[in-house]
Amino acid sequence: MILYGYWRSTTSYRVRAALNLKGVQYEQISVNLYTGEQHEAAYRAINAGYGVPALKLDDGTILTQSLAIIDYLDATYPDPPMVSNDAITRSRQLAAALVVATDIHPVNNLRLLRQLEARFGADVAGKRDWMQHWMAEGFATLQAMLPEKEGFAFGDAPDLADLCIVAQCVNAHRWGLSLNPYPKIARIEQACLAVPEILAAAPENQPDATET
Ligand SMILES: N[C@@H](CCC(=O)N[C@@H](CS)C(=O)NCC(=O)O)C(=O)O
Repeated sequence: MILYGYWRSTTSYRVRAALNLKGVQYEQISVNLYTGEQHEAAYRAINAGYGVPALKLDDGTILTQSLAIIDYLDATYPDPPMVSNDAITRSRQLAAALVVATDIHPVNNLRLLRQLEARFGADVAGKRDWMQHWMAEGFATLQAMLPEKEGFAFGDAPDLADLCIVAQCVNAHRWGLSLNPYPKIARIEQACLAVPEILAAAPENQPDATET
């Protein structure tokens, strides 16, 4: 299978980590978000919503939306599972993952920043303030809702919530948001980065990692 992604994309990071944890072999094709390759016709034909990641299966089927891709991987490569069989735990894992995926990420996405710049003249400081604001709100929510424990978010192994959180931490560091007020997030990040399959999925370890 082929993963269309970008080294610094947090949504790509989620999927790379799930693929690695499940031991699935995949090829990577880099879609350079900063030069705008996501808008080119060739990529729009893969994902009309011009976001990465997209996963092309060996029979040519294309899947989009990182959480839906991970759901597919869970259905086809169940070990290790990314969500629990227990309905309450599963709901809590999804809720935590969705704080990142639907409350933080969309308002922090590149297309949003570009609009803030183009329509409202946001400069670097303004964009940093915007990014930090929404991450701080989401992280405060997570800090309140996650269980008080050691290691991963819910269990003894990384799950969907962990993958969304560790990937979001990349943006927190990039935009200068301290994790000190969110010790549960910091603890989850540490636990995740100690897992070789997740570390291998981290942006700096991707073949297309650049300074861009
Ligand atoms: N909800 C989608 C979001 C995909 C997405 O927008 N990814 C970002 C990178 S993290 C992107 O490609 N942004 C390009 C842009 O906004 O132009 C998912 O989870 O896959």
